[in-house]
Amino acid sequence: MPESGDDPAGGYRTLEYAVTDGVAVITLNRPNALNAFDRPMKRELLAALRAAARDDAVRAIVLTGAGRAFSAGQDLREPFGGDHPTLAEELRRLYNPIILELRRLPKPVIAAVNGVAAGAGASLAFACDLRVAAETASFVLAFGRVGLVPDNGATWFLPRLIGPGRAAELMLSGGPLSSARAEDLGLVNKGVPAESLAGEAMTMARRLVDAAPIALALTKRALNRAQEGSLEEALEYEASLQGIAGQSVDHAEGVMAFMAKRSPRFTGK
Ligand code: T3D
Repeated sequence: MPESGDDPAGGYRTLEYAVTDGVAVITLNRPNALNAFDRPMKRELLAALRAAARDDAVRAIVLTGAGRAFSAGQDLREPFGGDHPTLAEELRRLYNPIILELRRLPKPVIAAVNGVAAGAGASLAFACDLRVAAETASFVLAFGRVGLVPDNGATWFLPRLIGPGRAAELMLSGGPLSSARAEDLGLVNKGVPAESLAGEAMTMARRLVDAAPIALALTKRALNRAQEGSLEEALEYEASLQGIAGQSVDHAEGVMAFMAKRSPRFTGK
C-alpha cells in the first residue's frame, strides 16, 4: 500500500467505500478495536478521501464507523519509535494529510458519529463540515489519559466549534461529552436515535447532492479562509509537541495501563 494515499490496488481492507446516488459513504471497519487507527487504516482513509475528491459522481461524503464506535483514535497496540516512525513523524506523514484532505476536499463531509469518538477519532469528527450523532455517541478527548496532547487539529477545531473555555475544559478533563451535550454546545448539528443515524446522515447528504457543487465548494473554501490562524501551523505545532509527549515515561505508562486495564500512575517524567 503506497504511503501517498493513492488508490489501493486490491481494494480497501480496513474500511468500506461505497458510492450511492452521489454520496460516498466511508465506513471505518475495525470494529473489534473500536475502529482504532492502525497504519493501513490511516493510509486507506487518505486514499478513500482522495478517491471521493476525484470522482465527479461524488457530491457529498459521509464518514462513519462499523460496530459500536466511531473510532477509538490511535491504535494503542501499534509500535512507535525504534524501527517504526515516532508519533510526530506519524502525524506529519499520515494523520495531518488526512485532516488537510478533509478541509481541502471541495465537497461537504458529514461525520455520522455512531458511537464513541476518542482521541484522533474525535479530532477526525471535528474536522468534518457537519456532524450528526447517535444519542448514544460520545466524545472522549482521551489524549491526556495516555500522556499525550490533543492532535489531528483538535486544538484548532474545537475552540472554533464550541469556544475556547469549553474546549479547554474538555481537553484538560478528557471528557466524556455526551451526544446531547455536544448538540447543546453546537458541536453536533443534530442528535438522533441510534437507529435513525444512517438514514439521517443520508438525508443530510442528499440535500447537499442537490445543491450547486461549485457554490458548495466555494462556500467551504470561504469558511476555511474565514478562520483566522493557519491550520497548517497548528498541525505542525501539535506534531512537535506530540514528539515531546510521545517520548515521555508517562505516555508509555498510559499505554501499559490501558492494555492492563488498570489506572495509570503518572510521575511527570
Ligand atoms: O502519531 C500520533 O500522535 C498518534 C496519536 C494519536 C492521538 C490519539 O488518538 S491518542 C488516544 C488514543 N485512544 C485512546 O486512548 C482511547 C482508548 N480507548 C478507550 O479509552 C476506550 O476503549 C473507549 C472509551 C474508547 C471505549 O471504552 P469501552 O469500555 O466502551 O471499550 P473497551 O473495553 O475499552 O474497548 C473494547 C476493545 O477495543 C478492547 O479490546 P479487547 O479487550 O476487547 O480485546 C480495547 O482494548 C480495544 N480498544 C479500544 N480502544 C483502543 C483499542 N485497541 C487499540 N487501540 C485503541 N485506541
